Amino acid sequence: MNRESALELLKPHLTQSRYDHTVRVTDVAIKLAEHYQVDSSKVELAAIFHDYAKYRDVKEMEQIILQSNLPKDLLHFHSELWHGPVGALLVKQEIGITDADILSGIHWHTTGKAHMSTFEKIIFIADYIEPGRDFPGLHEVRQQAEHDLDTACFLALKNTIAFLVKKQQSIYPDTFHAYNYFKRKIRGVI
Ligand code: DGI
Ligand code: FE
Ligand code: FE
Repeated sequence: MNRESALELLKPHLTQSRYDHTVRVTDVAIKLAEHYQVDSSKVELAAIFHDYAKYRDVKEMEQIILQSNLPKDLLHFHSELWHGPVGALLVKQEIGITDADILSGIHWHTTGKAHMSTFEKIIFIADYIEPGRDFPGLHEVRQQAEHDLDTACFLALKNTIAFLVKKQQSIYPDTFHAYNYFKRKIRGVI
């Protein structure tokens, strides 16, 4: 599937601003894929569809989680976390993409997880650093993204966890697992 037909399939599912975000994520992801020598046409599709389920009805997503193999513990956390795992499932069912790298890039783009592949890290970081974003500490993550994806992921996870703690929100276990994993990894223990 080429970029144009993928974007055409995506467009009806998003608002204009979310669509513009997606195009920026896609451009950053392709640059990272070229830099880290990962299949850029697959990265392009994962980036295009990463927020495919962002505006699905919460009740519909809840039913999908209950009726699929997705982990049920998602239901105990903020519904904002559901669009990654549910999106991967719907992109497979509705768009017909079956590639495991693309689907897992979509699945883990919000929470992250331990032992992420380079492909998954690229989608995770591109979503975080796209030029429309403005978070505290973003400059450092953008700089690290060009040199060391593990450090970039660690810093992004640290910032997100700190942000969620400040708002007294719950934090999904895989986000902590990812944080701890990258902390050990950049120290060279793993
Ligand atoms: O979909 P986007 O807005 O492009 O980006 P995203 O998928 O990373 O955003 C989801 C939001 O979910 C993010 O701003 C922080 C929030 N969130 C809520 N609970 C958690 C969480 N993010 C992580 N990583 N872990 C959580 O437990
Ligand atoms: Fe998202
Ligand atoms: Fe996004």
